[in-house]
Amino acid sequence: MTEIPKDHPRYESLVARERIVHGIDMGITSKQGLVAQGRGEAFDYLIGERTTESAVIAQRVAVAHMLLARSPVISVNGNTAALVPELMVSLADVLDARLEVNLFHRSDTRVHRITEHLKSHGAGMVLGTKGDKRLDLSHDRAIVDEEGIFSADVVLVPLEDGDRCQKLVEMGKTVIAIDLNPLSRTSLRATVTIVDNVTRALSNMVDLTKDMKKGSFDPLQDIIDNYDNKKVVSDALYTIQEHLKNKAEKIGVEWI
Ligand code: PTJ
Repeated sequence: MTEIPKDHPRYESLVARERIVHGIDMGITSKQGLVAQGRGEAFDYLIGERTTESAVIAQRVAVAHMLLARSPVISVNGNTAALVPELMVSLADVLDARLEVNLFHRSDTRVHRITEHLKSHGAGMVLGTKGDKRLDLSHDRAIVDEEGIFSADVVLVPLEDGDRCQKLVEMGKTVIAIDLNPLSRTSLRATVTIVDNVTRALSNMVDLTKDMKKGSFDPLQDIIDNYDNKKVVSDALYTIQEHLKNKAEKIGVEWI
């Protein structure tokens, strides 16, 4: 990987690019993952490359759902495996959740490589290699493990592609999405939509989980009951609008 100097103004974003490219070189990330990362970067720029207050609210409710779940699962794809393997493993650990590799551009080789990659970052059991159940979908994201996503009550789906999110909601599951595009089908269909970069979101969620397990917040069910996902999505859109307006003002361009 190219060494990115820490004082580079775009350090975080350049490191993420290096990780995705390295993921492709290792055979864990799909080439299409590059395009997805580019789209994410564009939305991150629009939102100001920071975690908004409403994203923190969504992260807190997501953690509450995962902590109260009977069988929580974190879905891993080629992008998240390359970007945040250590954070996925840490989050699964603190939440006592299971990791399952679930891919859109699926191949057995890639599922195995991602599994090994997660294990090299400290993961214990990683689901996804059995693929002994199918969701009612026409593409390979349908392939899931019976003891994992298929029977889970709460599923965390970072960087999703829409159809599966809807299917999981239809199956009665609580679906938590992490997606920088507040208008993606995933964002609009998830039970809880975290509009944030997966790198920042997972790191916050690990810290929040540790605090919430200590009982430092309201009762978990109250956090869930007082949550309004539509408001969180509309807050994200408002943040983008305000961010662009401020930028326009700074450079003396009229905001219509
Ligand atoms: O590894 P596979 O085969 O399962 O494929 C994974 C990708 C991500 C390629 C696949 O799921 C895909 O094509 O996804 P989409 O349809 O491009 O959707 C990805 C969504 O995630 C888009 O809405 C992006 O804006 C968003 N996104 C991209 N990078 C990030 C992100 N959201 C949060 N953090 C990011 N770093």
